[in-house]
Amino acid sequence: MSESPASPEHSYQPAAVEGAAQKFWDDTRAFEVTEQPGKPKFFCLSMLPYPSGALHMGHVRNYTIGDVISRYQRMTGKNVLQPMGWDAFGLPAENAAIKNATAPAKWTWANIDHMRAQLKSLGYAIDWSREFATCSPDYYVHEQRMFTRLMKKGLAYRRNSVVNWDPVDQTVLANEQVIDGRGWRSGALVEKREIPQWFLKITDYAQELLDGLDTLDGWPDSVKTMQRNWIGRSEGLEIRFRVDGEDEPLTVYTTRPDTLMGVTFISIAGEHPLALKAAASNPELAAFLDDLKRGGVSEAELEAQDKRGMATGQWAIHPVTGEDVPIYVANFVLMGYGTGAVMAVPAHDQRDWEFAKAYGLPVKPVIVPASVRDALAEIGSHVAEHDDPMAVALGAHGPIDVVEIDAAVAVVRDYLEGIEQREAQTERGFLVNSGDFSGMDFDAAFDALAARFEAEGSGRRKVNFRLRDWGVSRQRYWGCPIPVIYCADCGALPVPEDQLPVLLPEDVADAFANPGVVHSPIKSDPEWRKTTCPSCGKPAERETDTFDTFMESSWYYARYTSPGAADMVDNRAKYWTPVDQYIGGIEHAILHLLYFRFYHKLLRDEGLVDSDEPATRLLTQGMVIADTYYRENPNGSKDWINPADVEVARDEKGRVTGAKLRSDGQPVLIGGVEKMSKSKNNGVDPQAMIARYGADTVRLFSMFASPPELSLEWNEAGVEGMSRFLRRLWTQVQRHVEGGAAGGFDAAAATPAQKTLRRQLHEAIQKIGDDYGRRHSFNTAIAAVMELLNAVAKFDGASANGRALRQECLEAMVLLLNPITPHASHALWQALGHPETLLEDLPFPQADPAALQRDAVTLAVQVNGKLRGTIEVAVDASREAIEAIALAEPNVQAFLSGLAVRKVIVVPGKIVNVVAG
Ligand code: ANZ
Ligand code: ZN
Repeated sequence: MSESPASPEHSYQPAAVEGAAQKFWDDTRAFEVTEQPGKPKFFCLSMLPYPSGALHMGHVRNYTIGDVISRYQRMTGKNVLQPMGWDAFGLPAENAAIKNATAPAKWTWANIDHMRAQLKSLGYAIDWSREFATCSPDYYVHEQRMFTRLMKKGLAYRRNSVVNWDPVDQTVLANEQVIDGRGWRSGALVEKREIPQWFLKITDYAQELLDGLDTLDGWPDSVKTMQRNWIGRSEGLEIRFRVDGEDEPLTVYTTRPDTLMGVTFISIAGEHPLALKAAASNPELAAFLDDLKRGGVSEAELEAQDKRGMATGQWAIHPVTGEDVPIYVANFVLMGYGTGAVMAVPAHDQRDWEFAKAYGLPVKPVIVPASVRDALAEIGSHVAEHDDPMAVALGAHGPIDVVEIDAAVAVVRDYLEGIEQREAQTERGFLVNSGDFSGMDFDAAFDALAARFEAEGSGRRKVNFRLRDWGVSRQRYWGCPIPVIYCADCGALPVPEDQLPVLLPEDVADAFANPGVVHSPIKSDPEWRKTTCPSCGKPAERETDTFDTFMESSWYYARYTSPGAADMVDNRAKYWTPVDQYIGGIEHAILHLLYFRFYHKLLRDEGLVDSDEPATRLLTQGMVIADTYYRENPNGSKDWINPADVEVARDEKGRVTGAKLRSDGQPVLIGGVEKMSKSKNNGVDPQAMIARYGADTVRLFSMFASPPELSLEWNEAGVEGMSRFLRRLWTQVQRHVEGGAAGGFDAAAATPAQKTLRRQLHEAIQKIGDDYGRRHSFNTAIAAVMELLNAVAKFDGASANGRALRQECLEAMVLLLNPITPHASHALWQALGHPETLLEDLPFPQADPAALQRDAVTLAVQVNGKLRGTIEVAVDASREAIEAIALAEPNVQAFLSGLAVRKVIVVPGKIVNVVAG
């Protein structure tokens, strides 16, 4: 017999089996695809990895899910594209360069080589001919060209914007480099600085990005909700307030014009022109504005700040009452939102409330909920007899039928005291104490005020979005150079297309060799910057900022469709897009997935693709988690120990009873189960797992341990279980083929046991197809194959027809498992007597309707509503026959003894109900 590793007489040898299958796929270029008009296509995309150095289990999970879906879809006859690439620019390469005195490019390419080999060892059905790294000029040249086109369209523009500035390192810091308000390297207090930066006008697409969410039925609701909140559409009014002694009015944006009569002050941003003007003659205010510039610029940091402010000394005039209200600078008002000025209503806005309490400003309630309104009306109608001034003060309206006047007073008093003492009341309700507007609800007040201000020319309706334009400038080296030239005479100009790409120099190890280096090598190299103005030909300078790396990951999917295209993409993109299934981490729910959707619309508007959305289905996989182990140092700090170095003791029920370090045999402490991370040292190395168990077992465990959206807890006992299952399948096939060739199954001659097994097989086929294709429920698919394997192991297949049926079962199992364990399936298929072939080109098993037919059905029998037994009856049994069998069932008989049967109700296929008394 042959010595092939696929031969069943050998025990299962994953390394040999996997090597052979991978070689076959490589040699036959099995997963390289081209457009095939007329054949349904399926573009299966997993988020591309950052080449950090080594694959982690999160990658393995992500890419295995994608691979299972890809292989399954191909087995259903689709033309499947599954590509892979590298998100290769970014800060970690610079940090590694500083640490190791190498060039970021060199470090990145070495990582890519290593990780590519790791991915290949997992046997993914990837079209590797389309691979690219986003740091290669062949890729980023298109991004640069697109940017210059967007500049010409006005969709890319430059303006000043605030960054984190490290005054010691003299450099801009990314948000994640600011730790507790200090620079990560220098420890210096970070300052805010305004510098010119480039932006993409994503806000032009805000409404479309919002509306498009309604068309994304295949996306998780949680992601759509997060995107909706991020886009943050709000409808409000812009209202102009005159300012004492100023010609220019002060415009505020409010979504709650109904609270207008509760305004007791105005707050403006520190960068607001009015604040700057006031500070010019007020040194104390100037110092305060200076102080506001300290601290990071991230939103989380702004949210966490105490409410702080200072009076400007200016007064605004209330547009309805004509009263003077003071104008304050407040640290929580953002210059970049609305108009940078807010009409403050402390009774109904929590931030204003806290501010008013801190600075002794009045709180004036003007909105009440329905219950309070009703109580007020009651008080109003009894005001003469009760003489409670509150009702008059609140301007209560109209009598209604409420009886308890004292209770009504209590309701109103509680409400007002709550606002005065505890917090703002932010819910919508009815206006009180608001002159002509009292009694109106939110909508009526909104419309009335909008109409009034529009008529007066002192305000208008305004839709605002929380979404800001996308700042794409980064002051880092390792990124795509922004293709702009600055000329003293002509200004900022796009680099002409025939001068692209603007290459990023890669030979920069020397610049990173100096341990003090913090500057970008292209910023510190005056030569690189020198160029000539494309318009007037005079000496000019290049932009030295680079793009945010989200730029590269926004359009990579499209480039996969068109390798080698002269432009960003060519017509092939129209064949392959949109992506049919996108898979990645939930941490990308907002930024990446929003930029990705935005960029698709930019491509569409350039005529490069013809759909509105880039991906029709999205799967966000859960985290991979694992046990943590540690020892405590005398000073209370913890040394985290990798699970691979720990031996866990368990009781007979599998519960953990203790753990010790393998190397010294001494106990270690058990921490909780946490996300695999460097900080807790609980990462399990995929490479080690593949070496020990084989890629198929790793893939199988990743898919079996939990549904894709939930957390997956890595535990080696579970991995071992998967390995045993594969070996059992292997052995079953081996035993079966030792018996010689099998013929075709003759259904007409089937015994009851054979019929039952065959029905079980075809029920499993039906369920598993649905699990893979529609439900993405891979764990239940695996469980169904496991059950089937148990049934086959118990089945007595000695007869010719029995052998034929077992052959059918084993072949089906090999194909059913193929998306998950493609290497083992590849070998077992040959062992079952077939020539070596690509299993993905075989049709996925289809359930045979005849096999699904049951001869008998099981019915429950109830006596007076209580379950008393079950019966087996022929599917075509008559009512009378069923009745008779039910009444003859021994347990049913026992419960009927001494009773008269009054009625028997037969619900076909389900239940028999006996009424007796
Ligand atoms: C008066 C008011 C009363 C408000 C009230 C709220 C509640 P969204 O929904 O996010 O659009 N606001 C306006 N511009 C701001 C800025 N630049 N910085 C900080 N806050 C600003 O929120 C709109 C509301 O946020 C506006 O409505 C304004 O406060 C505040 F009971 O006006 B409101
Ligand atoms: Zn010029």
